[in-house]
Amino acid sequence: MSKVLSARRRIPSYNTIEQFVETLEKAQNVLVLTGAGISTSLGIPDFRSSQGFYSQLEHLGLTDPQEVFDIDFFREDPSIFYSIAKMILPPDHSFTPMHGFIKLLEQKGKLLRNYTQNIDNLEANAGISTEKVVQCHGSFASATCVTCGYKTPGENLYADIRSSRVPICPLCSKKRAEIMKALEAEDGPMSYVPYAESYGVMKPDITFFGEALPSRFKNCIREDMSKCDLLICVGTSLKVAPVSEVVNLIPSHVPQVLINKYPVKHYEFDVSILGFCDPVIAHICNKLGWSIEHEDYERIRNDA
Ligand code: CNA
Repeated sequence: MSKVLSARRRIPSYNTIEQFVETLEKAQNVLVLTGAGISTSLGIPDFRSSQGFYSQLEHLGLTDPQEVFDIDFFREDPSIFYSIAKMILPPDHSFTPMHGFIKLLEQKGKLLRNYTQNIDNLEANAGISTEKVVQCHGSFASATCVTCGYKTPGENLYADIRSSRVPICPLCSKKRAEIMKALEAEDGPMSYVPYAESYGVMKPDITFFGEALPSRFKNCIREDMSKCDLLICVGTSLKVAPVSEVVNLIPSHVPQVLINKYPVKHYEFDVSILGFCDPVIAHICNKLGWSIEHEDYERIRNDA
């Protein structure tokens, strides 16, 4: 993934919430593109808001907070990532009303796919079927050793992550200890091992800047772009490519709707509904006479 941006100018085909509601009622292949904003109501910070993850990283003294998720930085010093990774560790069983809405679309046979940039795996907690979800940037659900490729379920790393410790691969730990010893003593050939600091380190299977996206992203979008009859982007600043490119890949006649706290000015949406996504989606569901299965839904719906 990369920080490249591009935009396409298109002529919006409509511009009211009522028209969006009407389209949603008729749509059969809704593509929902989600970002960190759909999980913030659970206390998981997004990246770029004023209370977001990047604003909390000033103490690390990085030139750019995105370096925490840069694969070269990780290789040089994985302890930086592991000093803050607990901030984005997914909660156990919860999901938000917005995730519940995506599940509802699936139950109504309207969900073509949910492309999520999130790594928190909350789509699974909401019960959205695996084949309906593309985890564009991977997730914490599994982890891999950067040296030998040993794989393990992500939760095996959680104790280390919660304690800000760097998790080490069981198959590489002996050799790593030797390398670390040689590094400390600054003698012998072992002290010249490239990326010695990350030798035998386990990394959650999330996509860092500089890494390729899981192949499922390319395979699915190729198939989905011509089927999609409504695009809904929610809780994303659309600043990370190639996922941001999805907006450009969908044929320009297909209605495109944004639900976000702030406008996304570098893309042209038919409707931008600005606000917190949970009450916004409750408002939309009220208009449709739909109901989301979620413990907070009645409260949110009454406030919407
Ligand atoms: P971002 O750039 O931080 O943008 C999030 C957007 O959501 C911003 O425009 C916010 O204004 C908006 N927002 C925040 N809260 C709400 C809300 N309640 N309702 C509506 N809008 C809201 O994050 P993106 O997802 O666009 O960037 C992609 C990155 C973020 C991916 O690589 C992710 O892996 C990464 N990320 C994921 C998580 C997670 O998995 N929960 C958390 C933090 C970052």
